[in-house]
Amino acid sequence: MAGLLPSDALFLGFDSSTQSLKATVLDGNLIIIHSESVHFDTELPHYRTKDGVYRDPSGNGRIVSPTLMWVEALDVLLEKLKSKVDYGKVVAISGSGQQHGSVYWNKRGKAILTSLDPKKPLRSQLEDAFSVRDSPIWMDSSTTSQCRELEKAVGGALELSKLTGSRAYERYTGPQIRKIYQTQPDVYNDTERISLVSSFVASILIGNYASIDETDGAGMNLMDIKQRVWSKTILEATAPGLEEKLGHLAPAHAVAGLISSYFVERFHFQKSCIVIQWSGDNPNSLAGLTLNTPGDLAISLGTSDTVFGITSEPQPSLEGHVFPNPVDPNCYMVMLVYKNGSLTREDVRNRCAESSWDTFNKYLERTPSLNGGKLGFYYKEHEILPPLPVGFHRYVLENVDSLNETKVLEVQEFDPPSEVRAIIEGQFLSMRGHAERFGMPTPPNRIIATGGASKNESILKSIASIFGCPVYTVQRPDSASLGAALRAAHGWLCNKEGRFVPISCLYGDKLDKTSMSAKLAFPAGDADLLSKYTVLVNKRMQIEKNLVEKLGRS
Ligand code: ADP
Ligand code: XUL
Repeated sequence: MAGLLPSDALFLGFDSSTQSLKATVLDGNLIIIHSESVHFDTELPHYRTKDGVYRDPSGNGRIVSPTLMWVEALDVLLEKLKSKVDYGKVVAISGSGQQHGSVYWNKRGKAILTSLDPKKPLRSQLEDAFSVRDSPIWMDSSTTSQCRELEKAVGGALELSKLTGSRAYERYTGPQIRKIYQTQPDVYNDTERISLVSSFVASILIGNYASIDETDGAGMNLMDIKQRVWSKTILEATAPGLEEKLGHLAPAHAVAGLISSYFVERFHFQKSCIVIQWSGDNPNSLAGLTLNTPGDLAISLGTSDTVFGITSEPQPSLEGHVFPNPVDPNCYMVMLVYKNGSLTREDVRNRCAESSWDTFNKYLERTPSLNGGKLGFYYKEHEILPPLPVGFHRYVLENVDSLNETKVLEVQEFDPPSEVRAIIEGQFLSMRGHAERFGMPTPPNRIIATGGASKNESILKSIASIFGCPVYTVQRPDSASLGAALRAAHGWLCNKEGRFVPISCLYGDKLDKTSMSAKLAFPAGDADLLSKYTVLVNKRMQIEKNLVEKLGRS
């Protein structure tokens, strides 16, 4: 684009997410030429995961994924892509990983990584490289006591948030590492290096330990977000000798290394192909959606639901997260995260809508906006925001249309169509309420929707009504792997120029000619309805507050 990228070059972006490994290939004009995926449950059934994960049946909130499954997925994906993509033309690769998940390399890890045999697949060679077989992932909620310990070490939750960008969260890597140190000290001692999912796959690609990037590093509760260095105080409060096991931090646009000879020989990548630092999936989506205007918000509807935007003046608080923007070192990304996203919608679809998105959508279209006052809270998994345990709570608000004082009745169930509308309205009312409270723009100028469920037009329509702004989508719902491919191009350009180059230089004023261009999916909803939703948001936040007081984690 604008002559800055070689026209015959390819850029490869991966996304190692909860349920699948995906890839997107961009050409030198930033047009998607291929995309591919490996779905863990169905294509790698021998791991016996459900939704890509193992849930501890004892109900202690432990949720992990088999590390080797991610490795084998890379074997399979590269095999699938090789007949469609000329790997010899790929000049840069980057990737995205589900955030917070961690991989524990044992003392043989580096030696194994640096001597991979190109005649064999990766999986069998990496079998003995880890001190922990199953990686704790972002869905885990088993580290509440470690969270409180880390907060106490720096003077409280708000202090930790000011220092690292977030208060302590169970899924964050610092509390996860502390739990391993406390409960399995031998395993901790046998660990040579700890990677995030993002830096883990990058390590395989460069055949050596890759750095953790400053953006995904902010999802650990361990990094000083202003200085972008590990915080010594928190490292000490987490586990001894941790700094050495974490290695250095690097900006997301930096080169992690050259692709290793394993991939040159086995798949015929060119020797000069560079691997740009991998980062978290939400930050990569931010890049792929080219979010660069403070008034815009993105809503990602994947396994998790997330809401994110950008700011140059972050205000870390007790809710939400702040990360360095992966494509603009002077700016930050702010985000809210829900664990009960697509899998909880699927649960309602399966129970109430014949396991069919068509029926689900028919019910959504058939029921009135505001759902006759029926309001639901659906937590199939322990929720992050608000911090509530597994449970479903249903209420009927009387006179919801009239904006008068309403009476709230708790009920046990709704009819199936109302249940469908209740989960959809509930999820977006909550997002709106929390986004307002976190200081995100309301109404936003526009929302860009992404993730698996952004294919669903009925859901997009509800977002437009509840937020009162137009909703856009990009060409494909997997914006994390698209963003990774774009970041590969960005990192390649920064490396070529020997300095940081703004990412917009890649496309100049021709963004609409690239695969990143956003298209209007729904205009803003009706203003009168919006004001009714505003009342409903406040009512919902009040009910939620009561639930947190009664049942919330502390
Ligand atoms: P992740 O990247 O977290 O693994 P994805 O972004 O790939 O997840 O999204 C996967 C989810 O998309 C599935 O769990 C599924 O519920 C949801 N999904 C797919 N198609 C639809 C649809 N038409 N309507 C609603 N949700 C959908
Ligand atoms: C973000 C988070 C999730 C995962 C999902 O903080 O926990 O969105 O990144 O892959």
